[in-house]
Amino acid sequence: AAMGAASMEKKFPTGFLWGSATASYQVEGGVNEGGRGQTIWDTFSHTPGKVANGDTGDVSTDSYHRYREDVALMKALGLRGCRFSVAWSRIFPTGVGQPNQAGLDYYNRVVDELLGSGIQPFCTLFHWDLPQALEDKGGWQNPDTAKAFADYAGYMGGKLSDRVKSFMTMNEIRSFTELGYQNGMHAPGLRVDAQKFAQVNHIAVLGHGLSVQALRASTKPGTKIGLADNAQATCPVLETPEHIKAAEIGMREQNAQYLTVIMEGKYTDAYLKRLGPNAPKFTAEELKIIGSPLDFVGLNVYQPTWVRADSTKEVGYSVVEGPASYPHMLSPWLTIGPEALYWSPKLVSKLWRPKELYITENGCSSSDVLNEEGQVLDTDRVMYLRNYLTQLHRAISEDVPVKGYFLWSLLDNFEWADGYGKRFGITYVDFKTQKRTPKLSSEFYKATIAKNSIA
Ligand code: PNW
Repeated sequence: AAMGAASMEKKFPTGFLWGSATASYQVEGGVNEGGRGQTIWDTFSHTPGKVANGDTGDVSTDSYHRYREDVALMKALGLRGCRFSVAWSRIFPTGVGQPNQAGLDYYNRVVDELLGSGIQPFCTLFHWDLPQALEDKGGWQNPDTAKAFADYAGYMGGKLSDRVKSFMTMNEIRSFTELGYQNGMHAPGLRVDAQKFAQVNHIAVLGHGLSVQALRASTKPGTKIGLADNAQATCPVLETPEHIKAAEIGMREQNAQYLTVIMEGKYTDAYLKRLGPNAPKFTAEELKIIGSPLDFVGLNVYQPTWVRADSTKEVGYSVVEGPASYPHMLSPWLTIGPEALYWSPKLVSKLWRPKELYITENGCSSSDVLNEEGQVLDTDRVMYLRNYLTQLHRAISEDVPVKGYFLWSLLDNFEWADGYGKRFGITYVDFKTQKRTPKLSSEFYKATIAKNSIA
């Protein structure tokens, strides 16, 4: 029986990097401090009707002032990695021009605090808080934004790469383009036409590519450069060869204008055909830049995209929409499918052979409440994490080179258009007092890290 129990234990590789992830506008607050310039999220959240309850990131978890306390929480959990993002407008208040030393000083303090606690900093350069001054000139509809981003990224690489060894250019290109410029649910709240939208996507991936080149030029040798991408996690409806093949084709086609063009340096024929007259305008030189080689791919994995083989479709697959009764977490879009954390890295690895992979986000929203004893017993989040991590272990046991996992998120925080109404933290935050209370899921994560295994 003892042998049986031991063989059930799912060990992660020695040195596997357990971490957590956050983003500047979601946790920092301090929006008028240290010379920070206004961003599209300040504008958007202060526009009535855009964010639930009229919530804004003005204070949020106040991590601009409380980062030491946050790092202490990470250390107590045994975390060895922290993914954070830099607010572009703290460094260049209008997106371009003269750097702002006070902004840089803040990130220097954060990085030094992390390193002093034995935690490796992973720096994201753009997590959606575009300087408002750039939006005023067209934002991601204007190719100058891509160039400005590369200049800023290169500047940060030069300043931080003596201590930060891993950089991600952008977080979830699909999210900020679709939500910001296609359906208007996120800042800047626009709905541009199909051709303009294809161009927004193209300019965004071009900005990614240009920033990879700028980082290569400015960072110390050995610095690793990647991105945090939310490739749709295509999962076969049944694990049979035909449906698995469909999921693989789906991974390439569903993500054609994002990860596929970044990894292959070209748009797929099916994508260009599908868009027809609305296809983006581009040059061969731009495609080369977009396809600049990466050191790692970061994957943000939440919900599955179920896919089946479909011979009536030219591409050979179709996406299966779930039934109305399909289970999800508190966010309606966050349908549950632990297999996503197997198939996403598995298929990305098979298609493009990145040297290293990280799970740069995974986690969930829950209707957490403090009970009378002042505890949050988020059994749903524990269940979610245990099942997803079991599938991640499955991928690693098949030699998919996943080197680390960043849980979203350490703290409840500003969940974009959902405001503070959707809690993703493994630590409960009382937004009136800023008191942090670890949830049951914190205990679960701490034990997982200590054992380096999932039960
Ligand atoms: C990611 N969807 O956003 C972001 O990177 C985080 O900033 C965010 O807080 C977290 O996931 C939780 O939402 C997403 O609609 C936004 O599928 C939307 C979707 C997925 C991820």
